[in-house]
Amino acid sequence: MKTAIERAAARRVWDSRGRPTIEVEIALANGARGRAIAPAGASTGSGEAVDLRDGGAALGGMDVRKAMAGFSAEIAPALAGLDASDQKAIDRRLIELDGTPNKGRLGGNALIATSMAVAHAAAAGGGLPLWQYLAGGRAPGRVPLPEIQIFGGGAHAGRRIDIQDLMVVAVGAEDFATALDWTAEVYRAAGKLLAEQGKLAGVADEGGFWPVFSSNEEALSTLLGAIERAGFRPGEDMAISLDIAASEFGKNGRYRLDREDRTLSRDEMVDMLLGWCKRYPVVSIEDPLAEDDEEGLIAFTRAAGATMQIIGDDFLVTNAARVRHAATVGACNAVLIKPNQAGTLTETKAALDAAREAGYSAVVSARSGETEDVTVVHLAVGWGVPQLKVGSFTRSERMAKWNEGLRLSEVLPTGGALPSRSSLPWGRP
Ligand code: 2PG
Ligand code: MG
Repeated sequence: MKTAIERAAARRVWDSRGRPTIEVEIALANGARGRAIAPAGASTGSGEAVDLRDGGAALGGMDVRKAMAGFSAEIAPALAGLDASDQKAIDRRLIELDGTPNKGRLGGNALIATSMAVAHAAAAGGGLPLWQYLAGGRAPGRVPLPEIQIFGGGAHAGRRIDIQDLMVVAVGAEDFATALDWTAEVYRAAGKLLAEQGKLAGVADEGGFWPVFSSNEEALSTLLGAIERAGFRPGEDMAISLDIAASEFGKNGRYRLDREDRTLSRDEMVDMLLGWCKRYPVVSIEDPLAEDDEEGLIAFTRAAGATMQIIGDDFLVTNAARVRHAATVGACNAVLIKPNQAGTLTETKAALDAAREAGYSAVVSARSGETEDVTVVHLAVGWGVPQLKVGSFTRSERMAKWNEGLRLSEVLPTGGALPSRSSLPWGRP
Protein backbone atom coordinates (compact mmCIF):
# COMPACT_ATOMS: atom_id res chain seq x y z
CA MET A 1 0.00 0.00 0.00
CA LYS A 2 1.52 3.26 -1.17
CA THR A 3 -0.05 5.38 1.53
CA ALA A 4 1.02 3.08 4.38
CA ILE A 5 2.80 4.86 7.21
CA GLU A 6 6.42 3.82 7.17
CA ARG A 7 7.88 6.07 9.82
CA ALA A 8 6.55 8.40 12.50
CA ALA A 9 8.82 10.62 14.51
CA ALA A 10 8.35 13.42 17.02
CA ARG A 11 10.55 16.45 17.50
CA ARG A 12 10.58 18.85 20.44
CA VAL A 13 10.25 22.41 19.05
CA TRP A 14 9.26 25.80 20.53
CA ASP A 15 6.11 27.89 20.36
CA SER A 16 5.48 31.64 20.25
CA ARG A 17 5.54 31.91 24.05
CA GLY A 18 8.96 30.25 24.16
CA ARG A 19 7.49 27.00 25.47
CA PRO A 20 8.28 23.53 24.19
CA THR A 21 5.76 21.79 21.98
CA ILE A 22 5.61 18.71 19.76
CA GLU A 23 6.12 18.46 16.04
CA VAL A 24 5.26 15.15 14.41
CA GLU A 25 6.63 13.99 11.10
CA ILE A 26 5.11 11.13 9.13
CA ALA A 27 6.70 9.35 6.16
CA LEU A 28 4.72 7.11 3.82
CA ALA A 29 5.77 4.13 1.74
CA ASN A 30 5.45 6.24 -1.42
CA GLY A 31 8.02 8.69 -0.07
CA ALA A 32 5.50 11.44 0.83
CA ARG A 33 5.98 13.26 4.09
CA GLY A 34 3.81 15.37 6.33
CA ARG A 35 4.49 17.35 9.42
CA ALA A 36 2.51 19.38 11.96
CA ILE A 37 3.07 21.16 15.27
CA ALA A 38 0.70 21.24 18.25
CA PRO A 39 -0.41 24.73 19.35
CA ALA A 40 -1.33 25.59 22.96
CA GLY A 41 -4.06 27.66 24.59
CA ALA A 42 -3.82 29.90 27.66
CA SER A 43 -7.52 30.52 28.29
CA THR A 44 -8.61 26.92 27.96
CA GLY A 45 -12.07 25.47 28.43
CA SER A 46 -12.38 22.78 31.11
CA GLY A 47 -13.84 20.37 28.54
CA GLU A 48 -10.87 20.52 26.14
CA ALA A 49 -8.45 17.72 25.35
CA VAL A 50 -5.54 18.40 27.71
CA ASP A 51 -1.88 18.68 26.82
CA LEU A 52 0.53 16.33 28.54
CA ARG A 53 3.16 18.52 30.26
CA ASP A 54 5.98 17.39 32.51
CA GLY A 55 5.24 19.54 35.57
CA GLY A 56 8.05 20.26 38.01
CA ALA A 57 10.27 23.33 38.15
CA ALA A 58 12.02 23.28 34.79
CA LEU A 59 10.47 25.52 32.13
CA GLY A 60 7.61 26.29 34.46
CA GLY A 61 6.46 22.69 34.26
CA MET A 62 5.59 23.17 30.58
CA ASP A 63 8.07 20.75 29.04
CA VAL A 64 6.75 17.98 26.79
CA ARG A 65 9.30 15.21 27.34
CA LYS A 66 6.66 12.86 28.75
CA ALA A 67 4.47 13.42 25.69
CA MET A 68 7.51 12.82 23.46
CA ALA A 69 8.25 9.58 25.30
CA GLY A 70 4.63 8.41 24.96
CA PHE A 71 4.76 9.16 21.27
CA SER A 72 7.88 7.05 20.74
CA ALA A 73 6.78 4.18 22.98
CA GLU A 74 3.14 3.91 21.91
CA ILE A 75 1.96 6.15 19.10
CA ALA A 76 4.72 5.59 16.55
CA PRO A 77 4.61 1.77 16.77
CA ALA A 78 0.79 1.78 16.59
CA LEU A 79 0.81 3.84 13.40
CA ALA A 80 3.28 1.66 11.50
CA GLY A 81 1.67 0.19 8.41
CA LEU A 82 -1.67 2.00 8.82
CA ASP A 83 -3.17 3.73 5.79
CA ALA A 84 -2.61 7.49 6.09
CA SER A 85 -5.44 8.19 3.67
CA ASP A 86 -7.94 6.71 6.16
CA GLN A 87 -7.95 9.61 8.62
CA LYS A 88 -10.95 8.27 10.53
CA ALA A 89 -9.27 4.92 11.21
CA ILE A 90 -6.04 6.64 12.25
CA ASP A 91 -7.85 8.96 14.64
CA ARG A 92 -9.91 6.09 16.06
CA ARG A 93 -6.67 4.26 16.77
CA LEU A 94 -5.22 7.33 18.50
CA ILE A 95 -8.32 7.75 20.66
CA GLU A 96 -8.32 4.05 21.66
CA LEU A 97 -4.63 4.12 22.38
CA ASP A 98 -4.96 7.08 24.74
CA GLY A 99 -8.04 5.58 26.35
CA THR A 100 -9.03 8.62 28.48
CA PRO A 101 -11.96 11.01 27.96
CA ASN A 102 -9.69 14.09 27.95
CA LYS A 103 -6.70 12.56 26.11
CA GLY A 104 -4.58 13.24 29.15
CA ARG A 105 -2.64 9.97 29.12
CA LEU A 106 -0.75 10.42 25.85
CA GLY A 107 -1.62 14.11 25.61
CA GLY A 108 -3.87 16.14 23.35
CA ASN A 109 -0.69 17.83 22.12
CA ALA A 110 0.83 14.53 20.91
CA LEU A 111 -2.47 13.39 19.42
CA ILE A 112 -3.34 16.52 17.45
CA ALA A 113 0.18 16.90 16.04
CA THR A 114 -0.01 13.28 14.90
CA SER A 115 -3.50 13.55 13.44
CA MET A 116 -2.63 16.69 11.46
CA ALA A 117 0.75 15.33 10.30
CA VAL A 118 -1.00 12.22 8.94
CA ALA A 119 -3.36 14.44 6.91
CA HIS A 120 -0.41 16.41 5.56
CA ALA A 121 1.36 13.20 4.54
CA ALA A 122 -1.74 11.76 2.88
CA ALA A 123 -2.30 14.99 0.95
CA ALA A 124 1.32 15.07 -0.18
CA GLY A 125 1.07 11.40 -1.15
CA GLY A 126 -1.83 12.24 -3.44
CA GLY A 127 0.02 15.21 -4.88
CA LEU A 128 -2.52 17.65 -3.43
CA PRO A 129 -2.29 20.71 -1.22
CA LEU A 130 -3.87 20.01 2.15
CA TRP A 131 -6.96 22.18 1.54
CA GLN A 132 -7.74 20.29 -1.64
CA TYR A 133 -7.22 16.90 -0.01
CA LEU A 134 -9.58 17.93 2.80
CA ALA A 135 -12.18 19.20 0.34
CA GLY A 136 -12.25 15.74 -1.24
CA GLY A 137 -14.56 15.75 -4.21
CA ARG A 138 -16.54 18.75 -2.92
CA ALA A 139 -16.21 22.17 -4.47
CA PRO A 140 -13.49 23.96 -2.51
CA GLY A 141 -14.48 26.61 -0.02
CA ARG A 142 -13.65 30.26 -0.31
CA VAL A 143 -10.84 31.89 1.53
CA PRO A 144 -12.33 32.76 4.95
CA LEU A 145 -13.22 36.18 6.30
CA PRO A 146 -10.53 37.10 8.85
CA GLU A 147 -11.18 38.29 12.41
CA ILE A 148 -7.98 40.09 13.40
CA GLN A 149 -6.96 41.21 16.87
CA ILE A 150 -5.99 44.83 17.52
CA PHE A 151 -5.82 44.74 21.36
CA GLY A 152 -5.06 41.64 23.42
CA GLY A 153 -6.24 41.34 27.02
CA GLY A 154 -7.27 38.84 29.68
CA ALA A 155 -5.02 35.81 30.07
CA HIS A 156 -2.96 36.96 27.07
CA ALA A 157 -1.93 40.26 28.68
CA GLY A 158 -1.38 39.57 32.37
CA ARG A 159 -5.09 40.40 32.91
CA ARG A 160 -4.32 44.09 32.32
CA ILE A 161 -7.97 44.32 31.24
CA ASP A 162 -10.57 41.63 31.86
CA ILE A 163 -11.76 40.92 28.33
CA GLN A 164 -9.46 39.02 26.01
CA ASP A 165 -9.67 39.82 22.28
CA LEU A 166 -10.69 43.07 20.63
CA MET A 167 -10.72 42.34 16.91
CA VAL A 168 -11.81 43.88 13.63
CA VAL A 169 -13.66 42.23 10.76
CA ALA A 170 -13.48 43.84 7.33
CA VAL A 171 -17.17 43.33 6.63
CA GLY A 172 -17.08 45.70 3.65
CA ALA A 173 -14.06 44.18 1.91
CA GLU A 174 -14.53 42.34 -1.36
CA ASP A 175 -11.57 40.03 -1.04
CA PHE A 176 -9.06 38.59 1.40
CA ALA A 177 -6.14 40.81 0.36
CA THR A 178 -8.24 43.95 0.86
CA ALA A 179 -9.38 42.72 4.27
CA LEU A 180 -5.72 42.44 5.29
CA ASP A 181 -4.84 45.88 3.85
CA TRP A 182 -7.66 47.51 5.80
CA THR A 183 -6.72 45.70 9.00
CA ALA A 184 -3.11 46.85 8.64
CA GLU A 185 -4.39 50.46 8.45
CA VAL A 186 -6.50 50.05 11.58
CA TYR A 187 -3.60 48.43 13.42
CA ARG A 188 -1.34 51.37 12.49
CA ALA A 189 -3.99 53.88 13.51
CA ALA A 190 -4.45 52.13 16.85
CA GLY A 191 -0.69 52.32 17.42
CA LYS A 192 -0.70 56.05 16.67
CA LEU A 193 -3.61 56.68 19.04
CA LEU A 194 -1.89 54.81 21.84
CA ALA A 195 1.41 56.59 21.21
CA GLU A 196 -0.29 59.99 21.38
CA GLN A 197 -1.88 59.04 24.70
CA GLY A 198 1.40 57.72 26.11
CA LYS A 199 -0.08 54.23 26.23
CA LEU A 200 2.07 52.38 23.73
CA ALA A 201 3.54 49.47 25.68
CA GLY A 202 4.39 46.52 23.45
CA VAL A 203 2.16 43.66 22.42
CA ALA A 204 0.20 40.84 24.07
CA ASP A 205 0.51 37.09 23.38
CA GLU A 206 -1.18 37.17 19.98
CA GLY A 207 0.48 40.36 18.73
CA GLY A 208 -2.30 42.83 19.56
CA PHE A 209 -1.30 46.00 21.42
CA TRP A 210 -0.82 45.69 25.19
CA PRO A 211 -4.03 47.12 26.69
CA VAL A 212 -3.11 50.10 28.85
CA PHE A 213 -6.72 51.09 29.51
CA SER A 214 -8.51 52.16 32.66
CA SER A 215 -11.68 50.21 31.85
CA ASN A 216 -12.79 47.48 29.47
CA GLU A 217 -15.02 49.89 27.61
CA GLU A 218 -12.10 52.27 27.02
CA ALA A 219 -10.53 49.47 24.95
CA LEU A 220 -13.69 49.36 22.85
CA SER A 221 -13.92 53.11 22.37
CA THR A 222 -10.23 53.24 21.39
CA LEU A 223 -10.81 50.50 18.84
CA LEU A 224 -13.72 52.44 17.38
CA GLY A 225 -11.45 55.52 17.30
CA ALA A 226 -8.79 53.54 15.41
CA ILE A 227 -11.31 52.41 12.79
CA GLU A 228 -12.39 56.03 12.27
CA ARG A 229 -8.85 57.39 12.34
CA ALA A 230 -7.91 54.93 9.57
CA GLY A 231 -10.73 56.39 7.46
CA PHE A 232 -13.19 53.48 7.56
CA ARG A 233 -16.93 53.60 8.16
CA PRO A 234 -17.56 51.74 11.43
CA GLY A 235 -19.93 48.85 10.91
CA GLU A 236 -19.96 49.20 7.14
CA ASP A 237 -16.29 48.81 6.20
CA MET A 238 -14.84 47.60 9.46
CA ALA A 239 -16.80 46.08 12.32
CA ILE A 240 -15.78 44.86 15.76
CA SER A 241 -15.55 41.29 17.01
CA LEU A 242 -14.97 40.51 20.69
CA ASP A 243 -13.80 37.46 22.59
CA ILE A 244 -14.87 38.18 26.15
CA ALA A 245 -13.39 34.84 27.34
CA ALA A 246 -15.72 35.20 30.32
CA SER A 247 -14.80 31.80 31.84
CA GLU A 248 -11.57 33.48 32.93
CA PHE A 249 -13.36 35.82 35.34
CA GLY A 250 -16.84 34.35 35.78
CA LYS A 251 -18.09 31.49 37.93
CA ASN A 252 -21.51 30.44 39.26
CA GLY A 253 -23.20 33.35 37.50
CA ARG A 254 -20.93 36.03 39.05
CA TYR A 255 -18.43 38.06 37.04
CA ARG A 256 -15.45 39.74 38.65
CA LEU A 257 -14.09 42.68 36.65
CA ASP A 258 -10.74 43.30 38.35
CA ARG A 259 -9.85 46.23 36.14
CA GLU A 260 -12.98 48.04 37.23
CA ASP A 261 -13.05 46.64 40.77
CA ARG A 262 -16.64 45.44 40.58
CA THR A 263 -18.53 42.16 40.48
CA LEU A 264 -21.54 41.71 38.21
CA SER A 265 -24.44 39.32 38.44
CA ARG A 266 -25.32 37.30 35.34
CA ASP A 267 -28.05 39.79 34.41
CA GLU A 268 -25.76 42.77 34.90
CA MET A 269 -23.12 41.09 32.74
CA VAL A 270 -25.66 40.47 29.97
CA ASP A 271 -26.84 44.10 30.22
CA MET A 272 -23.28 45.45 30.08
CA LEU A 273 -22.53 43.44 26.93
CA LEU A 274 -25.82 44.40 25.27
CA GLY A 275 -24.98 48.03 26.02
CA TRP A 276 -21.60 47.66 24.30
CA CYS A 277 -23.26 46.04 21.30
CA LYS A 278 -25.60 49.02 21.07
CA ARG A 279 -22.90 51.68 21.36
CA TYR A 280 -20.25 49.99 19.16
CA PRO A 281 -20.45 48.21 15.81
CA VAL A 282 -20.02 44.71 17.26
CA VAL A 283 -20.97 41.93 14.82
CA SER A 284 -19.58 38.97 16.73
CA ILE A 285 -19.02 38.10 20.38
CA GLU A 286 -17.31 34.96 21.70
CA ASP A 287 -17.81 33.41 25.13
CA PRO A 288 -19.86 36.39 26.39
CA LEU A 289 -20.71 34.38 29.51
CA ALA A 290 -18.67 31.74 31.31
CA GLU A 291 -18.57 28.10 30.25
CA ASP A 292 -20.58 27.10 33.35
CA ASP A 293 -23.28 29.72 32.68
CA GLU A 294 -25.59 28.08 30.17
CA GLU A 295 -28.49 30.11 31.53
CA GLY A 296 -26.62 33.34 30.79
CA LEU A 297 -25.66 32.17 27.31
CA ILE A 298 -29.25 31.29 26.53
CA ALA A 299 -30.43 34.69 27.79
CA PHE A 300 -27.77 36.51 25.78
CA THR A 301 -28.56 34.52 22.64
CA ARG A 302 -32.26 35.22 23.06
CA ALA A 303 -31.55 38.94 23.35
CA ALA A 304 -28.95 39.35 20.60
CA GLY A 305 -28.69 36.18 18.53
CA ALA A 306 -30.97 37.36 15.74
CA THR A 307 -28.64 40.15 14.68
CA MET A 308 -25.15 39.11 15.66
CA GLN A 309 -22.84 36.16 15.89
CA ILE A 310 -22.48 34.55 19.31
CA ILE A 311 -19.61 32.08 19.38
CA GLY A 312 -19.08 29.28 21.85
CA ASP A 313 -15.40 28.55 22.53
CA ASP A 314 -14.80 27.40 26.12
CA PHE A 315 -18.50 26.51 26.24
CA LEU A 316 -18.43 24.20 23.18
CA VAL A 317 -14.74 23.15 23.06
CA THR A 318 -15.00 21.87 19.46
CA ASN A 319 -17.17 19.01 20.67
CA ALA A 320 -20.03 17.67 18.52
CA ALA A 321 -22.17 16.54 21.46
CA ARG A 322 -21.87 19.92 23.14
CA VAL A 323 -22.77 21.71 19.90
CA ARG A 324 -25.88 19.56 19.53
CA HIS A 325 -26.86 20.26 23.13
CA ALA A 326 -26.32 24.03 22.68
CA ALA A 327 -28.58 24.00 19.64
CA THR A 328 -31.30 22.20 21.60
CA VAL A 329 -31.31 24.78 24.38
CA GLY A 330 -30.64 27.81 22.16
CA ALA A 331 -27.22 28.88 23.43
CA CYS A 332 -24.91 30.62 20.89
CA ASN A 333 -25.31 30.53 17.10
CA ALA A 334 -21.74 29.79 16.06
CA VAL A 335 -18.88 27.58 17.15
CA LEU A 336 -15.15 28.14 17.37
CA ILE A 337 -13.28 25.28 15.72
CA LYS A 338 -9.92 24.61 17.38
CA PRO A 339 -8.42 21.24 16.41
CA ASN A 340 -6.41 20.82 19.61
CA GLN A 341 -9.52 21.27 21.76
CA ALA A 342 -10.88 18.11 20.14
CA GLY A 343 -7.54 16.30 19.88
CA THR A 344 -7.99 14.71 16.44
CA LEU A 345 -9.02 16.01 13.02
CA THR A 346 -11.93 13.57 12.82
CA GLU A 347 -13.45 14.88 16.04
CA THR A 348 -12.81 18.46 14.90
CA LYS A 349 -14.71 17.78 11.68
CA ALA A 350 -17.53 16.12 13.64
CA ALA A 351 -17.97 19.33 15.67
CA LEU A 352 -18.11 21.33 12.44
CA ASP A 353 -20.66 18.94 10.94
CA ALA A 354 -22.80 19.23 14.08
CA ALA A 355 -22.62 23.03 13.78
CA ARG A 356 -23.78 22.89 10.18
CA GLU A 357 -26.63 20.57 11.03
CA ALA A 358 -27.74 22.98 13.75
CA GLY A 359 -27.52 25.97 11.41
CA TYR A 360 -24.62 27.38 13.43
CA SER A 361 -21.85 29.33 11.73
CA ALA A 362 -18.21 28.46 12.40
CA VAL A 363 -14.83 30.12 12.84
CA VAL A 364 -11.62 28.11 12.55
CA SER A 365 -9.21 29.36 15.20
CA ALA A 366 -5.55 29.15 16.10
CA ARG A 367 -4.39 29.26 19.74
CA SER A 368 -2.59 31.93 21.73
CA GLY A 369 0.51 29.71 21.71
CA GLU A 370 1.35 29.14 18.05
CA THR A 371 4.11 28.36 15.58
CA GLU A 372 4.81 28.59 11.86
CA ASP A 373 2.32 25.75 11.33
CA VAL A 374 -0.45 26.89 8.94
CA THR A 375 -2.70 23.82 9.03
CA VAL A 376 -5.69 25.81 10.34
CA VAL A 377 -5.82 27.92 7.17
CA HIS A 378 -6.11 24.77 5.05
CA LEU A 379 -8.80 23.36 7.33
CA ALA A 380 -10.89 26.51 6.93
CA VAL A 381 -10.60 26.51 3.15
CA GLY A 382 -10.83 22.75 2.62
CA TRP A 383 -13.83 22.34 4.91
CA GLY A 384 -15.51 25.49 3.61
CA VAL A 385 -15.56 27.31 6.96
CA PRO A 386 -16.44 30.98 6.38
CA GLN A 387 -14.28 32.64 9.06
CA LEU A 388 -10.75 32.45 10.45
CA LYS A 389 -9.24 33.80 13.68
CA VAL A 390 -5.47 33.50 14.20
CA GLY A 391 -4.61 36.52 16.36
CA SER A 392 -3.24 39.90 15.41
CA PHE A 393 -1.40 41.49 12.53
CA THR A 394 2.14 41.26 13.90
CA ARG A 395 4.41 38.37 14.98
CA SER A 396 5.33 35.79 12.41
CA GLU A 397 3.36 32.90 13.89
CA ARG A 398 0.27 35.00 13.04
CA MET A 399 1.49 36.48 9.75
CA ALA A 400 2.45 33.00 8.49
CA LYS A 401 -1.25 32.16 8.52
CA TRP A 402 -2.51 35.38 6.92
CA ASN A 403 0.18 35.00 4.26
CA GLU A 404 -0.91 31.43 3.59
CA GLY A 405 -4.42 32.79 3.02
CA LEU A 406 -2.96 35.10 0.35
CA ARG A 407 -1.24 32.13 -1.32
CA LEU A 408 -4.48 30.16 -1.33
CA SER A 409 -6.30 33.19 -2.78
CA GLU A 410 -4.10 32.77 -5.85
CA VAL A 411 -4.92 29.13 -6.46
CA LEU A 412 -8.56 28.81 -5.41
CA PRO A 413 -11.07 28.85 -8.27
CA THR A 414 -12.88 31.61 -6.34
CA GLY A 415 -9.64 33.60 -5.98
CA GLY A 416 -9.59 35.79 -2.90
CA ALA A 417 -13.37 36.28 -2.86
CA LEU A 418 -14.72 36.28 0.70
CA PRO A 419 -17.88 34.45 1.80
CA SER A 420 -21.06 36.37 1.04
CA ARG A 421 -22.41 38.49 3.87
CA SER A 422 -25.69 36.63 3.82
CA SER A 423 -23.86 33.44 4.75
CA LEU A 424 -22.76 35.03 8.03
CA PRO A 425 -24.92 35.29 11.17
CA TRP A 426 -24.95 39.09 11.27
CA GLY A 427 -25.79 39.38 7.60
CA ARG A 428 -28.73 36.99 7.57
CA PRO A 429 -32.15 38.51 7.04
C1 2PG B 1 -9.37 31.96 22.37
C2 2PG B 1 -7.93 31.68 22.01
C3 2PG B 1 -7.46 32.47 20.85
P1 2PG B 1 -6.41 30.55 23.78
O1 2PG B 1 -9.75 32.08 23.54
O2 2PG B 1 -10.21 32.02 21.48
O3 2PG B 1 -7.62 33.86 21.05
O4 2PG B 1 -7.08 31.84 23.12
O5 2PG B 1 -5.67 29.85 22.71
O6 2PG B 1 -5.53 31.07 24.87
O7 2PG B 1 -7.55 29.72 24.31
MG1 MG C 1 -11.93 32.27 22.89
